[in-house]
Amino acid sequence: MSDRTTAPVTVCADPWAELRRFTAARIAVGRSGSSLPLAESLSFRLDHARARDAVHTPFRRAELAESLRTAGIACVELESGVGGREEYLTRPDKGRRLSERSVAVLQGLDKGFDICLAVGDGLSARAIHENAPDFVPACVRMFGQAGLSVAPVCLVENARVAVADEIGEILRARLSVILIGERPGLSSPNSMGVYLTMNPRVGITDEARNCISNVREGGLSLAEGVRKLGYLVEEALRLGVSGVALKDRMAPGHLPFGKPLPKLPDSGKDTAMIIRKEKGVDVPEISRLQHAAFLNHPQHAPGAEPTEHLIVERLRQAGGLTLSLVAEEGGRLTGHIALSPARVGDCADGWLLLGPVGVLPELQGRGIGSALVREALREARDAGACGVVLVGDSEFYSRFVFRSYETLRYAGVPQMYVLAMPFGEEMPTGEISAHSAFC
Ligand code: B12
Repeated sequence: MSDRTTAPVTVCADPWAELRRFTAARIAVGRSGSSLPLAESLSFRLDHARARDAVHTPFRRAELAESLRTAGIACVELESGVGGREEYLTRPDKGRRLSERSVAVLQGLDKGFDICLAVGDGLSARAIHENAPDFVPACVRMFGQAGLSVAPVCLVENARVAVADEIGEILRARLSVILIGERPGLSSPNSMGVYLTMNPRVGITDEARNCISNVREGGLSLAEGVRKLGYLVEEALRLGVSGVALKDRMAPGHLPFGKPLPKLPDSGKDTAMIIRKEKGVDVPEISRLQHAAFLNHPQHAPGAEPTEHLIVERLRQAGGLTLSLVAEEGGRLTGHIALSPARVGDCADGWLLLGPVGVLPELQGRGIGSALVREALREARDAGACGVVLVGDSEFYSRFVFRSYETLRYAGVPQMYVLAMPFGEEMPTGEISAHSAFC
């Protein structure tokens, strides 16, 4: 019988871990004995807690109203017919109808619009707070440029999708659009859904709507969401239909209503991260970034000046910067990684040493470092390297399938921090000698 209590506890990385860079889904998580590794188990619980929090986070309706009014957009504050959040979750039917007060508010407004735009917390107020303040003004501007009349924006607390049918019916709008917080997923507690319905009226069913899903940073960008909505609105009004009768055949580069898209106020937030090789003009910014990343870093003595930026500079000057990649977002550098040649035992070439890896302090924990490591590994593999060695935290680097080897050493560094990833059959054996720029 095996002795479970004395078996060594070792985290085994999954050989498919490399594929994780393509998805936020939980694949290739590795294992520890017959269980999840602790880091994976904790990260699952964190994501689950974030999803639950998103459902219960209150909708700051007045705050959103204030920000829209400041942008010159008229809006009204409404609520559905549910009595509170618990009832919202258990009685979706009540979330599809307006409260009596809200009906009265709408009845007091002008009638007859091309479009009524509603914003509802749905199942994630967080999704609305992160996306609607930029999305709504861009939509209102786009519809205005196209000469369409838009009703005051309706901000609805405890809303379900179908609440926009009643709003559209009362306001006698040709088309209703509702932005709503989607049911949170484990990797996306902040996704906003956009539903549009031609000839909205109470009792209409979902096959008569179109849905644009997963609008968020890291999902469908705000700019693409606005463009897709513009296309669907244009087509719905032209054909007089929505839902299953309205197909999404948007051509690449399509400009809704033949006009350039309104600029989103913070298009920087919208810009995806790019990983690319360093250019000459990046050099001063890379040094500043590496310095900032390692200032007051726990691996340095308190108050000690970082040296990582100097290592990168010396490597570059000595021609030892085999690979230098930067992460760029919205035109600024957010991270940097270096690979340099290393000797491993008797093997004088073929091995590369990974590091330093630096990310701007305020952006750490967002996956920038991981993206840099993955891209650097891909480049090293493609270039035919024997493998990559590094000195670092095994907890972090095990996700890329780095591990320590009994046969591998680095002078003065405890064995557990000396890690390697061989790309072929050759095992990393002997002492690692880094480039002289590290001395
Ligand atoms: C829950 C859900 C469902 C449930 C809805 C019932 C319920 N009681 O909530 C069920 C399982 C029935 C369902 C079915 C379908 N769904 Co669905 N669903 C979702 C999910 C996971 C959450 C929706 C949500 O949070 N809405 C917000 C809440 C606050 O509003 P609500 O009023 O409670 O929800 C209503 C709408 O979401 C609507 N709805 C649900 N799915 C769809 C799909 C379309 C095209 C439309 C117009 C409406 C709609 O039904 C709900 C009740 O009226 C989303 C994924 C996501 N994260 O958004 C996919 C999602 C919206 N569904 C999708 C699809 C494709 C479908 C189906 C067409 C699948 C199929 N082939 O049968 C059907 C269509 C059903 C319909 N109503 O016409 C796609 C839509 C893709 C798109 N861009 O058009 C999504 C985005 C999933 C995905 N990533 O593919 N769905």
